[in-house]
Amino acid sequence: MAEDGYDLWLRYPAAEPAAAEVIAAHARELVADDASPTLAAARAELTRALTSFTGKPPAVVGSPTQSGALILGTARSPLIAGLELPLGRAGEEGYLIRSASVDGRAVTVIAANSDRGVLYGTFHYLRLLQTRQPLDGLDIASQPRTRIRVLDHWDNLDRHVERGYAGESIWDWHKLPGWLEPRYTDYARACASVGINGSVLTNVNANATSLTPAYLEKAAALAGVFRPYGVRVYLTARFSAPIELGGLKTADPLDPAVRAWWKAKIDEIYRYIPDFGGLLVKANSEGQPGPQDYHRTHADGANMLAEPLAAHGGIVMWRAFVYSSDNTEDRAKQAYSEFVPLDGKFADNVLVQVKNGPIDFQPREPFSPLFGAMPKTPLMMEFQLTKEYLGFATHLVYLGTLFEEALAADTMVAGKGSTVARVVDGELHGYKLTGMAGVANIGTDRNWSGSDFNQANWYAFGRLAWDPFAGARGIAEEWVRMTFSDDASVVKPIVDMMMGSREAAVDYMTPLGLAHLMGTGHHYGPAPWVSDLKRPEWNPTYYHRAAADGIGFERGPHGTGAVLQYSAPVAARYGSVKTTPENLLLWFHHLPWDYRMKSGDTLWNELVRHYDHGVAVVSQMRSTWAALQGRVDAGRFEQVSAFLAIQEQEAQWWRDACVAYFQSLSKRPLPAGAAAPAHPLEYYQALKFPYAPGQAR
Ligand code: GCW
Repeated sequence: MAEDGYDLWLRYPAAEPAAAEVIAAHARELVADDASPTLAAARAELTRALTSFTGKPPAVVGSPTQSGALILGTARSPLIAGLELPLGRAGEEGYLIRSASVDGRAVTVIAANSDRGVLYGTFHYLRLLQTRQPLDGLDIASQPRTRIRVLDHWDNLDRHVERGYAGESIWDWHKLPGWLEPRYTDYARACASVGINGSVLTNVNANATSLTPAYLEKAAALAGVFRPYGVRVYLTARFSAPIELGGLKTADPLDPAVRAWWKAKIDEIYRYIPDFGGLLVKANSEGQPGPQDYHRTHADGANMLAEPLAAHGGIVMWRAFVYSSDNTEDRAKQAYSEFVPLDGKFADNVLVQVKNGPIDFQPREPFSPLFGAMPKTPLMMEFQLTKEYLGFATHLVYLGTLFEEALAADTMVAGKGSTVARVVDGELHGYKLTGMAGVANIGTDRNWSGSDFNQANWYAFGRLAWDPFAGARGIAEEWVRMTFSDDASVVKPIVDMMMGSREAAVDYMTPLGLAHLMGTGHHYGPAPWVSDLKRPEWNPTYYHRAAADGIGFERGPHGTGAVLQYSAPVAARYGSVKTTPENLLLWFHHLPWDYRMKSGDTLWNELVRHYDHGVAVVSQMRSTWAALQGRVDAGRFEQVSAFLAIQEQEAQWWRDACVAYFQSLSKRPLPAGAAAPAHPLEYYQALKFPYAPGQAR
């Protein structure tokens, strides 16, 4: 069968005879009831996979009649209750997978405290089969370390996806609720397979229309499709909706009429969607309305929505991605300045959603100083899966390593080992609510994510939301084995390629702590020279500050003092040039072009070498992939090959344009062996891309 990427990591190809025999021997019979839609989904998934692996469907029985049965369910099933499993280890959403025996017959049990747990356990078991793990002596217990694991779709009602590079929005609003695309079910299956339990359907740059009855009915239809898979629907709230929809004169969060409007609206939403998850809000940022329009705080705004939501068990996710047009403070400092004074002022069902870095999803940023600084307010992580700043659809950039780096960062707020992961999973500050959000990279493209490799970022996000301590390499390996091939000689080179890919992108785009050098508006390609945009912090020159004297943004104690937002030991580390890691050097410091790097070479020479290295790694990736011809199906092989060729060209373009521009300021010769850019600087400056995809509308 030709592969087109639609099946994601849930392909279940026919197993080779020996493996098929082992799989069949552990699933001679299936003991699984379909008493709820979720249990039915688990059973259907197993049946589908086992049939495909072994060539024949498993027999479904009420209790095992022979050795080799696979039993799934909760303690409501007498068979499972009789096994007296330590179900405490499964928690509310987790599961146990165990080899056991029933009346002397060997069985495998997937047991949980909830139907959702059974479904998650089923997908874990399928992962074992897909990656050919041993199936005897199993004793697995797993439960998620965060509670809210959501995809944030920046999808507009006209189906344009902001920062989307995989086609249009998969939500066909116009045909909803009458037509339910089969794709909606496959979306929910894929989410459930990695533990994602929520979907924010609409863009944070919100449209109040999504809260009107007609659209609530559409959202309710999607919720109905997702429900068996444990995926709850959330919406974004436009803060000025009481004016736009309600005809009120104000959206002041302390105004009784405004509060009454939101309460009525939220009660109405729950009439459509009884298990509605809650609202995600972007307020007072990039032109969005918010409580500050009425001289109220972010907490006032969030709490107004939280109160009526709490009555239904819903939550508010309030974004900390705020920076303001009339604030001259270093943009990297603004979120902290706004939010830290509000610690402890948010209602219990509010999470503040923080991007991993202080600015905006750059190829590399230090961790946001908010992590560790708000012990009384649950902070949830926001990662971006769609590659707005990382090459859109075509560049192969595995983000697992970026996520891992952010989660492993040590805030040091309570001594060594106070990692961001421990903040996010709630352990460090005792948060009751915990969560992780991923800005989705999904669209109508047949392969969902714009490229086969972008699927890995969706996958890795889900796995890390479940367990923020999971390793990026292990996740990549699982994904490759399920997505491409289980053949070790294919797995190893692909995983190695993925593991080095993000660092390569950092090198050819923004090495040594540089950031935000991308083209205006669309963020496609290099434009480090741009300096004429209205707001200072929209200009790349604001971020790199390159001039005759050197390059970098001084954020030490004698600069903007941004380092002082971190705990004392981290502030000391980043505050001093000597102890700042070189991969963040220019984020925190402005240094002369001839500054001596650890290698003994000058900053200028090293900068150029990083750009060259990034391009070289992409060339290597191309050869690695080329050598896999014949071992990966032809359709996907060809597209990845073509995309890598595009990536190589664009990496070279990035390198040449940046080197040409920075050289015009450094006035230094290129280091020995470095080639001159292919074109003069003016050539790169003249390139225009008015139709680059994904632009904000
Ligand atoms: O990364 C920036 C994007 C905007 C986006 C914004 C945000 C949804 O360029 O398109 O708006 O972040 O996160 O709110």
